[in-house]
Amino acid sequence: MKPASIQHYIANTKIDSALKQIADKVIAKQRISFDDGVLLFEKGELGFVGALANYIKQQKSGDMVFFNRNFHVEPTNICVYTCSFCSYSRLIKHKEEGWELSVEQILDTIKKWDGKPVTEVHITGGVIPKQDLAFYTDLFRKIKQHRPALHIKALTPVEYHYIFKKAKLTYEEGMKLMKEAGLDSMPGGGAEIFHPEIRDEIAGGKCSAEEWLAIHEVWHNLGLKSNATMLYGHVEKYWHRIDHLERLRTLQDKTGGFNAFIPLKFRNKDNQMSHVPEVSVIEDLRNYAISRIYLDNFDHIKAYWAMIGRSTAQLALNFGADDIDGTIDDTTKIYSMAGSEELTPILTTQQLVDLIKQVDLRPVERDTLYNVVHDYSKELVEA
Ligand code: V47
Ligand code: SF4
Repeated sequence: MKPASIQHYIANTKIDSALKQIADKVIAKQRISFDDGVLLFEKGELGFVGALANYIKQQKSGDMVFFNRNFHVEPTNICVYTCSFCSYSRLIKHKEEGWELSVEQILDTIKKWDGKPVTEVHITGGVIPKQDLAFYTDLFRKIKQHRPALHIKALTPVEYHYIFKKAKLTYEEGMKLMKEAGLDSMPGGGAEIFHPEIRDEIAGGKCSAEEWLAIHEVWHNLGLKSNATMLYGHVEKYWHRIDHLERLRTLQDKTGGFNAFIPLKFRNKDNQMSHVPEVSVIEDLRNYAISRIYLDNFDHIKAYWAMIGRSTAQLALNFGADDIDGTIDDTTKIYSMAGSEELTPILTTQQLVDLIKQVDLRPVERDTLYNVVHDYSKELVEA
């Protein structure tokens, strides 16, 4: 929504006076408070929060919608942890139901992409003792030897905290070794909900909020970038979501190291939380919008189509999101196993471009760090 039209919308729509004050702050480019954020979740109707979020999105990235060409590698789905929302992990004692790739097997997967114009490999999965410091530093080095320009976006503080503890390293020592081995950036996973009231219930035993944030801070202080996520729509209350966003906003003020924020909708298939209903698409869109409004210091909000499906992803692009992730391929199982409509999450570049153009926005291929690789707004895509 353009500046003139947002003011027209606010002036001509019947809005609760407290919400109107929040809208005035957004238009005046002032930061909204914790209480404002909770009020938006409690009272903000979809049209209202969407108008504000789209206004901010337009100011930050205009009509551009970013995507990248990437592929996923999941080294294992066996995990020492037992997060109750996870449909994916197989406990070490049920190892026979899982997979565990060697460095050589992962390199074979990477080599399948030789000659193809992918710019990023996204590596994440379960946590097992065998995939330790030596395993990952060896893997990163070998990937870089094979294809130096391929951006390695790998592992989260959940893995790093475990690996460094086992290797008796501080976060600083450990992250420096990862950087030297070839790690380029960190994906946003493992954040779940930071507040211990919820984290202890759904993700007990893995790294705490403070540890998750500390590892990102160390990484940012090395001059490098990462993403952040929030797993929403289960047993948390609205204020837990704002508490989560607040902690991210505070760290971003300090370091500026986050590239993008990615809301992850809780999917309830085949996990210990299958009795918890999934939230509606309206709630998904409100969550995108309010995240966009709250995180004023984040440049990008990603609508992760593999998790929410392509139609909701298209809608999210009008509710604050300006990124739709990547082409991916069927090597990611984490979402189809949890009940995503995208059973085999593959989109060609042409399909991604079409998806964005269908909603009258401008497809722009980026690299992981949001450098523009190609603007597809006019021409047809080459395969
Ligand atoms: O941390 C696991 C989530 C995350 C379920 O940085 C679930 O570019 C919903 O972080 N329902 C991993 N979510 C994925 C992730 C990610 C994805 C795409 C892009 C980027 C990026 C990061 O997936 C986990 C967890 O929060 N998850 N199970 C579930 N049942
Ligand atoms: Fe393990 Fe990650 Fe699943 Fe938790 S969410 S059980 S840490 S794979």
